[in-house]
Amino acid sequence: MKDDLGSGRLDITLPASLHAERQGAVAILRLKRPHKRNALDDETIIGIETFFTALPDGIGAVLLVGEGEHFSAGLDLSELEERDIKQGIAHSRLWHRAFDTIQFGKVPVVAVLHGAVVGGGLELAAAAHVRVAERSAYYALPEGSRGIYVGGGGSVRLPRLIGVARMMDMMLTGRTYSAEEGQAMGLTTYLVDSGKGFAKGLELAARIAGNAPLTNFAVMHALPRIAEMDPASGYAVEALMSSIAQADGEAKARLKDFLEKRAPKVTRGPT
Ligand code: 1HE
Repeated sequence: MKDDLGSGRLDITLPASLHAERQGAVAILRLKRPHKRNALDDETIIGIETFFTALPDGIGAVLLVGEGEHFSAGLDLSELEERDIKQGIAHSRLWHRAFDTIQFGKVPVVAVLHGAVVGGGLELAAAAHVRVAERSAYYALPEGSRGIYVGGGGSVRLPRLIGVARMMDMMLTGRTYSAEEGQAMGLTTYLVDSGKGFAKGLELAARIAGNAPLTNFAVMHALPRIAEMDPASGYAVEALMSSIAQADGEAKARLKDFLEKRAPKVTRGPT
């Protein structure tokens, strides 16, 4: 995808707790409630769903960042007091819907993490495809100590990233992991110094936006499903997906570029 879209605001109506802008083919969604440590209230969750559903054509990746000292303090606990069971289920299902528009949406999402990435904030980060963590970032699931349980898809996504046993430990004991520890566990995809997350995230998102759209579709939508299938079904779906991607004009052009020595070679490069 060409980087010819310029920069500026994206024309999507969002609550004051979110801000959207565009840099070339990358849309940037900013959690903008720093006075509440980017705690996620209903309005913000609905805004996240709106943003990812309404992404315009020409956007090839999203960068998700948090304003202030923390990525997100998770669920806005002040909204919890009055909820009965029925409302609680509806609330959790709202989060599921919203975060599904991230994980299984139109384009890959890179999250830039710093400070607290806790509770629902960690569930939000887990829905992204790539996580760039600054050294200040830390991960926790304080639901255990608040007398509640994850409700934003954490039980589904986090065990796939870090394993059931680690998630149990985080919830039962309140254990916190640093950005460095998160790297060994699969939470931190890239570890960077404090203040460097945005630039690294933007660089990665721009690179992702430059991939063939069918490749990004396959990685987002086919790969995680294939990984859940029995191997025989997985091989069959993989064969279909790879043949579809290969047959696309974009793949043919890229392969021709390589064979005619116009495409860059794979280099060791920094990660
Ligand atoms: C909040 C929230 C919140 C801050 N809901 N208002 N999440 C938690 O259990 C984490 C709770 N938050 C904290 O532990 C700390 O706030 C932080 C470590 C994230 C940041 O500490 P700090 O010292 O920078 O800020 P602060 O002074 O604690 O908070 C500033 C303000 O934000 C303060 O409000 P104020 O009106 O007194 O200024 C806080 O009350 C407010 N605030 N976090 C509401 N989470 C789908 S289910 C998901 C379930 C969960 O996510 S449970 C985990 C919830």
